[in-house]
Amino acid sequence: MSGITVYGIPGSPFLRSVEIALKEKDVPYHLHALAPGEHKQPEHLARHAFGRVPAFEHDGFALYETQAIVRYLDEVYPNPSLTPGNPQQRARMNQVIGIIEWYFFPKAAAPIAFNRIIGPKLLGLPTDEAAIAEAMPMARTCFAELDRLLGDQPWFGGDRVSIADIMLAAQLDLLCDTPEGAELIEGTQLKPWLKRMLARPSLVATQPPAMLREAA
Ligand SMILES: N[C@@H](CCC(=O)N[C@@H](CS)C(=O)NCC(=O)O)C(=O)O
Repeated sequence: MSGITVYGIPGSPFLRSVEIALKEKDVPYHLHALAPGEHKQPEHLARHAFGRVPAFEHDGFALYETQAIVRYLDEVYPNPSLTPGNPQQRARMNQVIGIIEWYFFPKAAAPIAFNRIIGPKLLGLPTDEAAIAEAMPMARTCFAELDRLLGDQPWFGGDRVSIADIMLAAQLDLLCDTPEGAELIEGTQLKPWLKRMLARPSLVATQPPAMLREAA
């Protein structure tokens, strides 16, 4: 065994990003699945001070923050590399990761997917339509900009899948189960790109739980 344990709530796109990276590299790991709410309990707060998922351990080395975990895996298990060797392609990958972390996830994907899928189906909460409406301008900007940055390349970092592709595919797969996500991706280069990503064995092996899929 690799000595790797990943902690997270199945269905979480950030958890899935780490699992996709491990599958791409064919590294075995143990998934310690948490129930919703368990991530705010002292046991998990000791792993992740902010009470989020995923958290990660490798032979006693503890880490959280998805991109830090995936970059670490990419150094420890370099084949196949998930980081472009070319500085401009690497910068593009880093730019997309920044967009996901600063704009796309917190201001667009999270409010829409939470209110359409996670809240009503997993937590029994009512849908906050105002929160979805408020997220839509940012969602539109994100889809337009990510579409522009992908352009006619097969992957965000050029001719090979990179960390940016992995992190965005995990987010978009869930979001595009909502009517808002399905409408926003229509007619963009992101749609065939997501189809290519979803066909990869690493994504087939890490699909969100069926009850979340049925949710939207
Ligand atoms: N910056 C963190 C974000 C992690 C994050 O927000 N995860 C979500 C699930 S996809 C979460 O833990 N949500 C639960 C909560 O906010 O209580 C990372 O990259 O790992």
